[in-house]
Amino acid sequence: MVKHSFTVKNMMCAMCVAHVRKAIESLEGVKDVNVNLASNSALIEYDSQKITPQQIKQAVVSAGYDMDTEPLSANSDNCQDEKKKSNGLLRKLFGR
Ligand SMILES: [Cu+2]
Repeated sequence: MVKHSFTVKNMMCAMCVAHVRKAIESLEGVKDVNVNLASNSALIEYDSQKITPQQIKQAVVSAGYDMDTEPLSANSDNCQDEKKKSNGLLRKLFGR
């Protein structure tokens, strides 16, 4: 089981997040998925023996969105926290 974060494109609102999450979590081999609108990313826990990022991307594309198949980070919680921090900073800079 691996846990990777991927960039998801074209999400605009909470409905998009729900669509993407549903598309990913319904796939065989996916154990858990957490889609984040603010960082345009999906943290996916999946069995790399059963499913590839390419197959996950296909499901996301079928749902009307797009996803990078190159993981943002590998198994690093610190990395995730750093990202959240910088996203919060960006939101402050852009005043939202
Ligand atoms: Cu939407």
